[in-house]
Amino acid sequence: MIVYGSSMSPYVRKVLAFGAEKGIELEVRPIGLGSDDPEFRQASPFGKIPAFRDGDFTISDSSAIVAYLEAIRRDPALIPVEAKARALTIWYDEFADTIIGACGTKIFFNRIVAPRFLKREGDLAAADRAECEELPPLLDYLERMIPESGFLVEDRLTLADVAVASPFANFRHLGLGWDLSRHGKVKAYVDSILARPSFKHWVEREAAFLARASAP
Ligand SMILES: N[C@@H](CCC(=O)N[C@@H](CS)C(=O)NCC(=O)O)C(=O)O
Repeated sequence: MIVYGSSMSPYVRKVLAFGAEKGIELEVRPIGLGSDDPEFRQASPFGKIPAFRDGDFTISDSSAIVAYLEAIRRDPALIPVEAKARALTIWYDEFADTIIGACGTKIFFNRIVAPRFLKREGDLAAADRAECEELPPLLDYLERMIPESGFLVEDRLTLADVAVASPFANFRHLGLGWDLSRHGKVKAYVDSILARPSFKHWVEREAAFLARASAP
């Protein structure tokens, strides 16, 4: 099975970590933003990463891809079947993809992707606004919601944790600081999920890549 994209994207990383947690082998085909590679565009009609191929079946969007992976390999179940737990898991996935994702993209794209990879200036004012005004309420929400178990749903690892932790790897690459008196629980939660081998492997590779890309 092939995943098109780069683990630097929180959505691609989510799929790769999800697959690793389930013991599914996924081959990454590196694809840059805006690629018109025909095989990739067949899998991703609007050119977004991740895209996915299993034989002649193709699909894009991280949530659609993890739904497929969950259906073909039930164990370990990462999308609960019990009604409330299932709905909550889908909510956290959506929260991560659209709400944290929108905020994270403004920061990561403008401070790292635009200047380092697209060789153009990022909108640093938009990045600062997202960090200072949009991000803190999202962290406040998570600080209230994270249970003592350290897992968002059913006191065990689910898609909710994989989806929510993934964009925080980008915040780590950005070197964003933490207000531990306000978001100590969120930091401990994120650190423990990103320390899992399913994430660690990718996050370390990304950090090494970024270090090489910023070397003179
Ligand atoms: N909801 C989608 C979001 C995918 C997405 O926006 N990916 C970004 C990279 S982080 C992308 O491909 N951007 C390029 C574009 O929008 O043209 C998912 O979960 O897969």
